[in-house]
Amino acid sequence: MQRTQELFQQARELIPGGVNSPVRAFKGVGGTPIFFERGEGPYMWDADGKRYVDYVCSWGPLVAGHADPDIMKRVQETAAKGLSFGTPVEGEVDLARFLVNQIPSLEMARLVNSGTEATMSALRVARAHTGRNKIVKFQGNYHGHVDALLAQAGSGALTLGVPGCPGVPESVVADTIALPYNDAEAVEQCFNEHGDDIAALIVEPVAGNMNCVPPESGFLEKLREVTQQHGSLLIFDEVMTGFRVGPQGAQGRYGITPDLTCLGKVIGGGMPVGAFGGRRDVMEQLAPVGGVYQAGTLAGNPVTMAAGLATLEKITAPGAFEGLERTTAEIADGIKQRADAAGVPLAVNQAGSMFGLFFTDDAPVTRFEQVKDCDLEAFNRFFHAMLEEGVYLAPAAFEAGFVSLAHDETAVQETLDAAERAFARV
Ligand code: KE4
Repeated sequence: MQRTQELFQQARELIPGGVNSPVRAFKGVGGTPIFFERGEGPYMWDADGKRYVDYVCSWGPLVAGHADPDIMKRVQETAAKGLSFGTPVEGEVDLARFLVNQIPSLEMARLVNSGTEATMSALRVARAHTGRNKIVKFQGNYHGHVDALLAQAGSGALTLGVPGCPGVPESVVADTIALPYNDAEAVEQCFNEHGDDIAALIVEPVAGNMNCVPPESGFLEKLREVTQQHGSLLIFDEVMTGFRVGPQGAQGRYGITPDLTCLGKVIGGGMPVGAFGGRRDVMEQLAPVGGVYQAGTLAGNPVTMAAGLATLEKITAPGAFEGLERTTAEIADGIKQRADAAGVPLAVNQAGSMFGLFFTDDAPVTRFEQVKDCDLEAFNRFFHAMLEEGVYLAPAAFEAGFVSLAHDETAVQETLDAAERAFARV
């Protein structure tokens, strides 16, 4: 038996589903999750020694690729001085300063240990600042496993949320409204009806959890306009898009400044991390300055700070992001060309270093309904064919693909050659 299958058998006995995060379980694509043990640049090797070109990049964080020598050196030097102190350390100041200087909406930031903590805390401080309870989110957007945001649309688009999973009480999502993404009219109608009771609207400025769906022209502008008009806070969840769709996040790319921003993934370079920040008058509601409680034992961990800062310095270096975006376009366009040549209906979206593959002829894909109507079986066949060819795509049709600075011409060509062979088989 393969080592990866042995490990999965053991894992299933000890960890629910054998995984510590559901999306790793191959539940949507079928088959057995693969255990990996080493990464280098654009590649990672599984427990049986097979090499893959990686397009998950730890779900976004590894924007500089696996085990970048400069990043690893900074991490090892920092870890050698101790892993955690439970006290303020210089690295926290350095990372906070970098984020405040780089992300337009940030006057202050608070570091936490995950994207979930970032969005959960941003909601709390938004509700405290406005004295209101209602929250608006979008169907198909994911903001971490925050109870109040695990809500799906009620029967009518404007009705209050219903629990998105067992264990979330109706009371907790009673103030959550879930609207259709990219539907500016629905947003306008919602704020006309509920605006004065809405504490905040939270949005993925580029949706990355319904596969990769960029905002339609005017959508983000509408969100900024209606929240401003009704005294609600606009929260950009940039946990995924931060430093993935632009060196100043999606807010820099699209020129919209939210009141609060949530970050994660890239800013920790692969170590557990999250951050939220924005207007000083809002952020100073947080303890110990204000009364809004929020805390974390390992928040601002020095090793995480070192990994994050070293990563951010690489992705914001002059010309780095532009090169990464060109490589991503080469991959996305190359896969599309090979699908067309094989007569396979495929729509491809790209936003900076993120891309999305949709097995549909209904292009462009801009709405969650379209994503749900895609041929998921075709995606699953393609996913497994690429796996056999040594290319690791996200093991779920509703997830985006991620490229890194380490994806060089060799890795790109290997990927496109694999795609040509895979399309011939699906
Ligand atoms: P974490 O709590 O997983 O660090 O971040 C939650 C989160 C918040 N906001 C956005 C926009 C996110 O994409 C995420 C997490 N993204 C998923 C990928 N779809 C992480 C992968 C996983 O859940 O294992």
